[in-house]
Amino acid sequence: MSDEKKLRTKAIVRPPSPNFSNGLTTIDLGKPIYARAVKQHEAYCEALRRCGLALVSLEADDRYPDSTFVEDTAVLTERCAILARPGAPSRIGEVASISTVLAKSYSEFLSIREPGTLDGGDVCEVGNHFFIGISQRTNDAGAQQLAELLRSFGYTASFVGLRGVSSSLHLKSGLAYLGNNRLVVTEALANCAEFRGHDLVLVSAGEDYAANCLRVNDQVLVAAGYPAFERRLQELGYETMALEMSEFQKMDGGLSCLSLRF
Ligand code: CIR
Repeated sequence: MSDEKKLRTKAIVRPPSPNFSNGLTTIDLGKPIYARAVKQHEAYCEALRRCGLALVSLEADDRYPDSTFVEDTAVLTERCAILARPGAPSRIGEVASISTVLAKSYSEFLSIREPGTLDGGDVCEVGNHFFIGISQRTNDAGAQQLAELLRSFGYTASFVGLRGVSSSLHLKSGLAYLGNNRLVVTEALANCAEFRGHDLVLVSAGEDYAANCLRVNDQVLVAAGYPAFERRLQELGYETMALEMSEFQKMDGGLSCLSLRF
């Protein structure tokens, strides 16, 4: 499907480290199997390449078991890069190495500062607007700082309160942007006033994990195991690629979390 979209050309990825299963999780799906996670990550990287992205592939980093979820460390836009300040203390150290990588591609470089916390997974870019989730990880100060920084670059931003509304870890656990004003949302987020005026594709109850799909240029990556949702996207005219995500799901991670696209 060809329509209004921003062409992405690169993505930063980092494979899981052998101690990946020591990372944070709230879900009771058992321990991830490392070898399987590595294979799933390889397939994910291959899918991004097929979508036309050149990958910047970092070394696995066993100092940070959650470091494969690179999305949480930064917010990348066409005009600037903003380093995040992850809300989980065990993840704050992940930002340093990402900042070194980003310095090669961005001249405009900003940061979320204490007392702000912000995870990239709470930020959903919708054209020139950014939805910022206030969640278990992103606090008011972090969200406000990000909104001000984005506004200084000519973007608009608004907040989506997730606490008490959705059990999802991050905003993008339950929200994805497909382009052309169209959002994928879980039932928990569907009535959120912020999304009025958008064309909503609702993910059925029990299929919440599928909401974290990822449009990359002409393709939409979807988690395998949600055929009804995938069919719905195809009926809407999207070309989909289904990827096995079981080992990342066990650690609360989804498709968007595994890369930083720019
Ligand atoms: C965490 O709890 O931080 C990781 N285990 C999962 C992070 C998932 N990231 C994302 O949704 N952007």
